[in-house]
Amino acid sequence: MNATQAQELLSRLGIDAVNAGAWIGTRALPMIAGAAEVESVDPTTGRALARMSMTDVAQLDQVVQAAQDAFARWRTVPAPKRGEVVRLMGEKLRAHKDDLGRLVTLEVGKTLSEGLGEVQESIDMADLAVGMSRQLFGLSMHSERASHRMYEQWQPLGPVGIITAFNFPNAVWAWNAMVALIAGDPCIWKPSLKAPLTALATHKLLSEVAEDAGFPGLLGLVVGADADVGEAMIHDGRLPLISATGSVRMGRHVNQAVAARLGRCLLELGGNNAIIVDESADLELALRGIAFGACGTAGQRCTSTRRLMLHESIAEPFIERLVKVYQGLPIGDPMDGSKLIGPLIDQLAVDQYLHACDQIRAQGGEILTGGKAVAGPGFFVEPTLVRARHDMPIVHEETFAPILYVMTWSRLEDAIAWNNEVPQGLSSAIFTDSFRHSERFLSPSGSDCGIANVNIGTSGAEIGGAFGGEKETGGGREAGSDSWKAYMRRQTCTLNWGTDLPLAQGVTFDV
Ligand code: UN1
Repeated sequence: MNATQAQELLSRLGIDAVNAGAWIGTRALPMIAGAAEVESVDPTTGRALARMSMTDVAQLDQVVQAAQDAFARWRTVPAPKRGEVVRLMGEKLRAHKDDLGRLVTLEVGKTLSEGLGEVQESIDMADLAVGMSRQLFGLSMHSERASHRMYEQWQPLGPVGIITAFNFPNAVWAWNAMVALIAGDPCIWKPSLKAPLTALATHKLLSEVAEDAGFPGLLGLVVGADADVGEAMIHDGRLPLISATGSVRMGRHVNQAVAARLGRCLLELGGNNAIIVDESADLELALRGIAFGACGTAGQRCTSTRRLMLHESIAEPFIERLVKVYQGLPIGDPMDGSKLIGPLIDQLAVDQYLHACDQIRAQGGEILTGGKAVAGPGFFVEPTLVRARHDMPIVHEETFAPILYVMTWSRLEDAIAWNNEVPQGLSSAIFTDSFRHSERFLSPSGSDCGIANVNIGTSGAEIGGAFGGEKETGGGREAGSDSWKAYMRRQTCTLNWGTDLPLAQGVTFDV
């Protein structure tokens, strides 16, 4: 995509060359003279796409205040009516899917099919949240006291702070925001500074819907630095929930800050996801699942496959095939439909990839294919396959790049132990036609991850399930199932419709 096409795309989505980084709904806060600017860069060319002035802490305060004001009214709107507003947001995303998908591809470099898929994921989230808005159900219990009734109900929580990473610059916000909105919570979004345009375009489009519905302050956007705006957000007692996606280092810091004020956190942090392939597996399926899991999005998903554990009886010919597949993967402009591997997000990511390759060599790993950056422009690297030992230190780290560590096993117990021995616990998979192996993998002593798949790779989860993982992944669950409960407060209600006042546990207190 050339500069003019990029400019046309941006203006169709309502983004000018220079734009404000602090928004209350469709209203941009006045830019502060001399404020720092953030530049969005196309990772395919390394060229700047647009600049935006950054939010400061005083502007964040205004955005939080507006969210509080919106909360006072939004929480009183019946949940299914809130769902109707979210339905219209889904319609807005549908109408702009193509342009938004292209913007995702332009700004973060995932293939167009994946860029469009990401916006589809947000549309799906809106649809799901509309249904949820009629199903925010609580349980009822039998009271031990005569003529009493007990039940629990779920109430709106308050404004939610949503911190997102560059790699899903549209969908991860939607996982949170669509559910938070039907739950009755306004949202304040702090997007990655590596993907501010997608955030701004998404925010502006959906804020128009909120404004038309009479709720101009429902959505806020703060394009700010971690060091000031991020810090202020996580310490702000007016935000009862902070949902953060990103690195373990960031998540640990957010968790401690929010815990200190006894707020709530929803964390979706790193993964180090393995696929186990046993001797009975359909190897054609496995090959495709592994290729997409390890190389899709150039390995920049938290769910990307990073470790491959092959049964020794099938390992060698399978590795040979995998090397051929890796060497045939088309690398290049992600806007070009024939390419499967786009760029990494920036030069830092390329440097981290190269550093990991050095570590692999130093720790005795054998790079079977890949291991090099591709000459510029853009931040491209070769998809990389490594023969490794399960206990090499680098294998236990998450490198956000297309590097896959291959190891072989003879006992399924060992493969499962290796799956679980890393600090992260997001996603996992086994390819098998053995019922026993599949069930063993899914048993309480099987995979310890939040996601455990059979004959499907580790990435590309559907939104209907709860998404998240254990250990250093942070323990949060987002998107489907009963994840909505994280965005609401539980209230237990006991009602006495009798003429006496019996106390629980048989206690007497007669006055
Ligand atoms: C992420 O990388 O942060 O399961 C999210 C998947 C996508 C979401 C990934 N639905 O791969």
